[in-house]
Amino acid sequence: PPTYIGRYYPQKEAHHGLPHLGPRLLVDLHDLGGLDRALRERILVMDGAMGTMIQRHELSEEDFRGERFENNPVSLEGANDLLCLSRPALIRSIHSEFLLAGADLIETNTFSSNRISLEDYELSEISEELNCIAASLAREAADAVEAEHPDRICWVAGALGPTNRTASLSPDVGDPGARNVTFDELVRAYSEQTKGLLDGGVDILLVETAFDTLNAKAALYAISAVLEEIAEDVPVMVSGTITDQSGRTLSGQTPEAFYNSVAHGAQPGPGRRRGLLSVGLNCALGIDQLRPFLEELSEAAAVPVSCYPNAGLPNEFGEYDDTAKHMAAVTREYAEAGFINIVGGCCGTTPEHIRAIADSVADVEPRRLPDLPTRTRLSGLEPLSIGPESLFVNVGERTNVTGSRRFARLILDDDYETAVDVALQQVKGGAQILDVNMDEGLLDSVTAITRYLNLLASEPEISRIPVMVDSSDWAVVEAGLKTLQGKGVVNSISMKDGEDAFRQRAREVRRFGAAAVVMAFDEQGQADTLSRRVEICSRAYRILVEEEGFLPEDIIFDPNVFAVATGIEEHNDYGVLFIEAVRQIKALCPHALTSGGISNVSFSFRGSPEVREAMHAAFLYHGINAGLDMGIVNAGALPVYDDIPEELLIPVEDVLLARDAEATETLTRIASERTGTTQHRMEEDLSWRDEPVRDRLVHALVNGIDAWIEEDAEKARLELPRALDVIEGPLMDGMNVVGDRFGSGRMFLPQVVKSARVMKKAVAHLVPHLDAEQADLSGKGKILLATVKGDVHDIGKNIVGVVLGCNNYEVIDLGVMVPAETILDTAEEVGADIIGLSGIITPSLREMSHVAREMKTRGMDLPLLIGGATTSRQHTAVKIATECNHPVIHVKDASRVAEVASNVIDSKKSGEFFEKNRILQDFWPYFSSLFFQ
Ligand code: THG
Repeated sequence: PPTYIGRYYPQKEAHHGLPHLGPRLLVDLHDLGGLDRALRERILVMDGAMGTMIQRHELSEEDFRGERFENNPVSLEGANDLLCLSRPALIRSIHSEFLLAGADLIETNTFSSNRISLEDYELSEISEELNCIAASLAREAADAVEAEHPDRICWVAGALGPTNRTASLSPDVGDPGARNVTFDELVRAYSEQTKGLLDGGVDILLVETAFDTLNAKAALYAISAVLEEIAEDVPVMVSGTITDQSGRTLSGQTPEAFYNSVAHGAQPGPGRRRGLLSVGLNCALGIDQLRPFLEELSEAAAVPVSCYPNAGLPNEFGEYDDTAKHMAAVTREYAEAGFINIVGGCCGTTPEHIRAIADSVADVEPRRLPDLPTRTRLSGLEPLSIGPESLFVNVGERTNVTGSRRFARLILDDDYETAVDVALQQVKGGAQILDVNMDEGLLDSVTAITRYLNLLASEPEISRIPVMVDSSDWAVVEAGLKTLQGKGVVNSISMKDGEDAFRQRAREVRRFGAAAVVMAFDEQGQADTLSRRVEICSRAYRILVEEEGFLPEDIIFDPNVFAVATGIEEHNDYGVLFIEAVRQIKALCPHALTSGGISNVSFSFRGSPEVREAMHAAFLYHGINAGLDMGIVNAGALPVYDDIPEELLIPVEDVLLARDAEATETLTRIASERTGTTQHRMEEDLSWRDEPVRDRLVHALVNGIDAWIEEDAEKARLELPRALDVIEGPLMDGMNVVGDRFGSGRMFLPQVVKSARVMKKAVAHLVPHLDAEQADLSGKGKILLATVKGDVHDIGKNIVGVVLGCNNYEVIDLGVMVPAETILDTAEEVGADIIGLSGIITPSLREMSHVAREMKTRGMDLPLLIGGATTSRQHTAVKIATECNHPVIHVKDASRVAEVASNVIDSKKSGEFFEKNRILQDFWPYFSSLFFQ
C-alpha cells in the first residue's frame, strides 16, 4: 500500500502564514518502498556542504539579518540557517546545484535550527517556523529537478544537528556530575524541529553529526513521539561523528556501541518494527581516516550505512584540502569493499565533489545487508552482545540502596564519590552490566539516580558497560534512561498493573531504545508455581513480540528468585521451580533472555556469607545449565562451583534442589557451626535442663527445641500467678532474644520460624488456662495483614503471618495489591485490633502514608504496623506517622512482630509503649543522629 511521506504536519495547517503544501499523496516512487528499492539497487548519493557554498558568496551581517531581524540585539553573522528566511533564493539554488551534480538526497539547511542552538541569536522561538521554511525550500528545489527530469527521484532529508551542548558530558571540570542540557530540553527542541520539518514536507529525518549519542537518542525519542501523534511512518537516518583517531565519538562510544544505542530508530508506535533507514558517519575526519571505523560500523549494522565525511581535516587556515578526485577515488574503494550504501560530503565538499563521488560509485554494487545472528545488543561506551553461545553475564548488584547497607549509607550521606567507587569495584569484580537502584523512602530517587548515573558516565572504566536501571518507580526508571547514552536495560516491567500499563511501559522502553527485564508478575501477584511462572512469561512474550513489535531479544525474563530454606515448607522448591521455569521459558520464547536476582535465594542465611556465596555459586551452576543467560550478583564475591568443599556443597544443593526433607535443618546447622554461632549444642548435652524453668523456656525457644516445651510451660504456669504471665514473661523474653540474634546475623530465618513453632506449641498448651483466666488472647488479638496496592510481594508478610499465628493471634490476611479502602473497610467489618501493612517497593511507602491518612480521615485509631524491605524506622517516623494521630509502629522483621504485637495489644503495656514510640518519632531527627540504623 502506498505510504504518505512528506505530508505536512496536520496540526499546523497554514500555521506560519505560508501557503501550506497540502498532503502530498505520494506516488509509488516516493514511498518508503521506493526509497528501500533504490537503496537495494544502487548506492545513493547525498549532497555536500551548505556552509562551504554559502561562504563562496561572502555574505555580510545584513544578508543574515534580512528585513525581519534588522534590529536583532545580537550579531547574526554566520547564522547560516537564517538565510532560509533572508535569502531563500540563494539556499534554493544551492540545493539545486547539488541535485544537478547528482545528489539523490539533499539536506535541509537546518543544522542549527533548534531552540538550543538558536539561543545564541536570541531566536529560539522561531525554530519550528525556520525548519518548516527550510524544508519547503529544499522540497521546491527537489520538485523542480523532478519536473525537469522525470526519471529522477529527489528526496529531502530534514537535518537535525547535535545542538551546541552535550547531554552526557559535564561542562565543568570540577563537577563531573554537572550537565548544561537535559534530555527533556533536547526532546523539546527536537520535537519542534521535527514538526517544522514535517510541516515543510521532508521525506526523511536525518539526525546527524551526533557527537554525543544521548543527544541523538533524545532526537529519536522526540521524532518517535511526534510520528506517533500524527500516525506517520517517516524514515529516519542517523549519522554519528568520530572526532579523532581514537575511533570514538566525542562522548566516548565505539562505532558498534553507537550503533547499538541508536538501532531502535524512531519506531512510531505499536506493531511498527521499522528501525533506522540507515546509520553512518559524517563530518570531523576526512575520508582517509574513516576506514576502520566505517568497516566496524558496516559489520555491526543491520541497516544501510551512510558516509559523508569532510573534505579532509582542516588545514591551518581552516580550509578543507581533499580534492573531488581524491574523495571520489577513496569513496569508490570503500564502496567496492562493501562498506557503504549512501555516500556524500560534509564540510568543505562542493557540487564538484558530489559529481565526482556520484560518478565514482555509479557502477558499484551497494553494500549488502549482513545476515547478522539475532543477539541482544546492549552498550555502554563499548558494545555488549549477548546470544546463545555467550557466557553467563554478571550484573553487578552492589550499587543498590536496598541491597547494600553500605551503599545506602553512602548515598544518604551524599558521599557520591565513594558510591562511584562501589560501581568500579563491581566492574573490577567482573560485572558486565551494572544494576543501579536508588529506591529508598527518604531519598529523592529521581535526583539521586540522575546524579549517580551522570557521575558514572564520566568514569570511562565504569561507563564502558551498560546500565540496568532498577526501580519499581516508573519516574525513576525514566530519569535513569534519560541519562544513558548507551543501550541499557529497564529493570523491570510486568503485568502486575494489568496489560495496558504493561504495553504502555514497553512502548516507552522501546522509545528510549532500551531492553527490559520482564518479571513474572501479573494482576494476581508474583508467580510462585512453575505453571504461573511460565504462563505469565509466555503471555508477556506474545503481547510484546506479536502485538507490540518489541524485539524478542530485547526481553529478559525474570521468573522470580525467592528465598529457599525459610523454614516454611512451601518455599522449599522455589529453587527448583526457578531453574525449571528458565528451561521452559528458553524453549518457549525464542531469542528472549532469562535472568534473576541470584542473591535473593539465600536470604535465609543472612549472617553467613560463606553459606550464602556457596548457595549462589551452586544455584548459578544449575541455572546456567538450564539456560540462564544473566544474573544479578555480587560481582567478585562468587566462589567457583568446583571449589566449594563437598561437605558444604552437598547440603547446599540439597536445599536448592529440594533433594532432602531435612535439607533446611542440615544447612542451618552447618551455617551456625561455620559462623561460630551454634545455637544447637550437642544433642546429648542436656545440662540446660538443670537450669530454672524460665531459662529453660528461653533456651527452648532460641534453640527451637520443642521436646520439653509443654512440660516446661506447665511448670512455669504453676510457678507464676497466671498462664498469661508465662507468655508475656519467659516466652516473650525468648522471642526477643531470637529477634536480637536474627537482627545481628547470629540466627537464620528458618530458625526464627522454628522458634515461632515452638512458641506455638507452648501457647497452645496454655490457651485452655487463659480461657479459664478470662484472658483469651485471641479475643483481643485480631490482626489484619495486607500487602498494599501496587505491590505484589508477600513472602515476608506470609512469614509474619505464620509467626503471629504461632503466637495465637488471629490473622486475617488480605493478600497482595490491596487498596486502602479494602483494608480499612475490612478492618472495620471484622473489628481488627491491629492493621499490619507490608510492602517492599518504594511506591508502597507512599501507599502506606496514604493508608495512614485515610485512617485519620475515617477517624480510625487502631495501631498501624509497618513492615517490609525499604520500610524503615526513620521513614515510618517522618513520612507515615506524621499523617495521622494514632500509633504507627515500624516492625523491623518477622522476628520482632510478636514482641510488637504483644506490646500493642496488652493494655497494661501499650500506654508506655506508644508513648515511647511517639517520642522517638517526634524527635526523630535528634535520635537518628544517635543511632542510625
Ligand atoms: N530481580 C530483578 N531485580 C532485582 C532482584 C530480582 N533487583 C534487586 C534484587 N532482586 C537483586 N539485588 C540484590 C542485591 C543485594 C542482595 C540481594 C539482591 C543482598 N544484599 C545483602 C542482604 O540483604 O543481606 C546486603 C548486605 C549488605 O548490607 O551488604 O542479599 O530478583 N529483576
